[in-house]
Amino acid sequence: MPVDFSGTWNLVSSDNFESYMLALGIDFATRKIAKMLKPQKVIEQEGDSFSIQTTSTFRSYFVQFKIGEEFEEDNKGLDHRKCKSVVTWDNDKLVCVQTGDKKNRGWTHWIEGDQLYLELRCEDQVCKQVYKRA
Ligand code: VLZ
Repeated sequence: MPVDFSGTWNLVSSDNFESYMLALGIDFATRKIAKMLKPQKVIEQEGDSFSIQTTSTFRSYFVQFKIGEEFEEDNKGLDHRKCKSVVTWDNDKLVCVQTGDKKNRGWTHWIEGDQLYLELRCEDQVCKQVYKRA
């Protein structure tokens, strides 16, 4: 059975998010607010088509993609830096490479048990988040 990321997921832990935001050039005031947030992700997966809606009380972010198809990502509400993104499978992990001004930018999602994991990368910073099914 292929892995299915579909569902509603609530943040339970976040490690090094502030340094990740700093690497993205997010300003001090925004970082102070953002690090307190407990975002929720709603993921829809249909074949190789995905949408990921990240919602919080402060900012929200929506992205839609097909596996292997490069798309322009605007990162609106985040750092607003455009990049070319592509998501591929690495076994059962979803790996996104975000090519643009920032080196080594991207993220990886995977599932273990009933937890969703997310690693966010930018330059030399890695943020690790864990989400639980709502
Ligand atoms: O997630 O790239 O699931 O886009 C956090 C909103 C959204 C909180 C972070 C406000 C998006 C932050 C992380 C203000 C600076 C992300 C991908 C993987 C899908």
